[in-house]
Amino acid sequence: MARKVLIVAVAGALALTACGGGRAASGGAKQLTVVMWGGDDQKRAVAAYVEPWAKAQGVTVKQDSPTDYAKFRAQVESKQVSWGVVEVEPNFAENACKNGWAVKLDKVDTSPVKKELVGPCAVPTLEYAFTIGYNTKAFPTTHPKTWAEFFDTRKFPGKRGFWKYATGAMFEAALLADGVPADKLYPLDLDRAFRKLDTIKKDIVWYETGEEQQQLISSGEVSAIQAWNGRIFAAQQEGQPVANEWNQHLLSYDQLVIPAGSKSAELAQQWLDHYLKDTKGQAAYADFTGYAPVNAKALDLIKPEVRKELPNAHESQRAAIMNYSYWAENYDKVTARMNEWMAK
Ligand code: ABU
Repeated sequence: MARKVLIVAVAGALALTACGGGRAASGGAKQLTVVMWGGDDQKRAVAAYVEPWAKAQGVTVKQDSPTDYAKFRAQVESKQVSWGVVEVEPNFAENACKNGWAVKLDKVDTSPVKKELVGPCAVPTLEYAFTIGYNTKAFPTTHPKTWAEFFDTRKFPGKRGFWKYATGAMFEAALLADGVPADKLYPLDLDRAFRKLDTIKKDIVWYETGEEQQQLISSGEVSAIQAWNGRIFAAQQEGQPVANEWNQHLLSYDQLVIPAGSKSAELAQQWLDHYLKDTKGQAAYADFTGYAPVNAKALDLIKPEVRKELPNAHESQRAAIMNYSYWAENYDKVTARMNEWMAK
């Protein structure tokens, strides 16, 4: 009898492993919860490159947003992980991996993407740029074309939008505006950056999500904003009076990680492995957003009119590439100082 129970238990465990984990407690359906930065962008990402795979695999996709590092960590530490795959910044991915909060990716073929965008626990989602987003009604004839002009609220009146995250390239922009050469940005001279930011502090409006970013600049509540190029592109496609200024943009990328303890870790790795090869899905997302795909083979599948809106098409106007090793080391310290400065 005991032997029979053991055989049944082992058979059950094997069946669960074979289905790739992520089976919902009830009904036996496979389920993957995808967490991104929210809004239309997330809907488009899921529709372009998660759902087609999920449909073929019989997986139910759930969504949550926006990415929240404190929630990520709390889920892992409390061993109550409901998230399956989370889009994060590379500095967070690096620390999450070092601290054991993210799963090491041992079942993902990363050969389709650039090595420098891959970490032991992370693969890239997209490449994007921090641009000067502006409202074309506020600036119908001329607009800020450099970070120095972005900070010049006399010449270019109106409020300025910044992301409420230290990694939102606000410090890099302040230093460029103050005349620091692009190749001397890191390590950031924070005293100098805060002095420059003081000059427009009363005009700063903070946004916490990509959607807020789009609302602020589309409505004209801010006349210029430090933007994610794809959010401006998407708003523009919807007829909003906004545009990207590419001069002095900062190149960046996001990564996908799996929280340690996720019940769908196996399934998530299967999807990540598929995603890096999925040129069709990446191109469909790029068509919607103007973000660059991470698999270069997807470039040819993107509509020609969108191809010229991708960060790759504006390389000559690039100021610098975000240094996420710097940010992995300094994020907590700079965030604490930023919060103190904002509260003053
Ligand atoms: N960090 C930008 C990711 C893409 C987006 O949500 O617009």
